[in-house]
Amino acid sequence: MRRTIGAVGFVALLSGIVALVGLGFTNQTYHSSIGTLRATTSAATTACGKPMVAQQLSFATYADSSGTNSAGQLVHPGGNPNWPSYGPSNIFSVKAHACVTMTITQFDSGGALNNPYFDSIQGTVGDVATMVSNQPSVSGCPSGQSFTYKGTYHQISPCDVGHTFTMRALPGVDPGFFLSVPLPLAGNGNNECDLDSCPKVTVTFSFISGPKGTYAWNCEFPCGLNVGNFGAVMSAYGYMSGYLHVV
Ligand SMILES: [Cu+2]
Repeated sequence: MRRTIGAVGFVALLSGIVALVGLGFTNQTYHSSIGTLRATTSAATTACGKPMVAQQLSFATYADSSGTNSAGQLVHPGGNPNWPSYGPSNIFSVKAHACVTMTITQFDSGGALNNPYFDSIQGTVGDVATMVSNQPSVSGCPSGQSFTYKGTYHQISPCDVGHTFTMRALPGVDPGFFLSVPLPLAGNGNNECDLDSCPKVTVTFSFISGPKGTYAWNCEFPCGLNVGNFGAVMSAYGYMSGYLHVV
């Protein structure tokens, strides 16, 4: 009997340790202060050139993940002032098989990709995005060269990337789905700020959401340190990565 109790106690102790470790990981999980950003649905019955539900989502990429944005929302809870971040949430929700239009305001500077594969748009309607507004920016290489992207674009210079919004489905959800949009850098890198009055580029694009499930997105511009600049902010969940829930 004592041996049975001992075995049960051992299993209970092990379960407790596993639960505590699990809790530790959970506590490290980033939780946006505004929770999941849900796409709004417009009255349009035709979108993406087809009769389908039209949804809209707007968010931003900030040069400084500490503090608040122009709307007074925390960019990132406990954000690191030396790290950029998507915000004010990194968890999005859209309807399945809908035409989703994303508008991203990009405040950060940038530089060169380590692989030009990500300088082209893939997976949007027409494989293009449209520049809604921007200001003259200074290229990451050759440095000092001023440029302004205008209108609809498929590709930017691999030197002019602020961040990318790149997304695929979790295994088993929608194997063919892939979306990647390079966002040009804003300003000249010396005057980084996150308010509406700051240098910024605003980009919009549409894609057709896949079946229900969880999709993961991240940035493919190496905006961190170490590990080929894919360490630090690039390795910390919640700054340059997140999820899209298709419901
Ligand atoms: Cu990035």
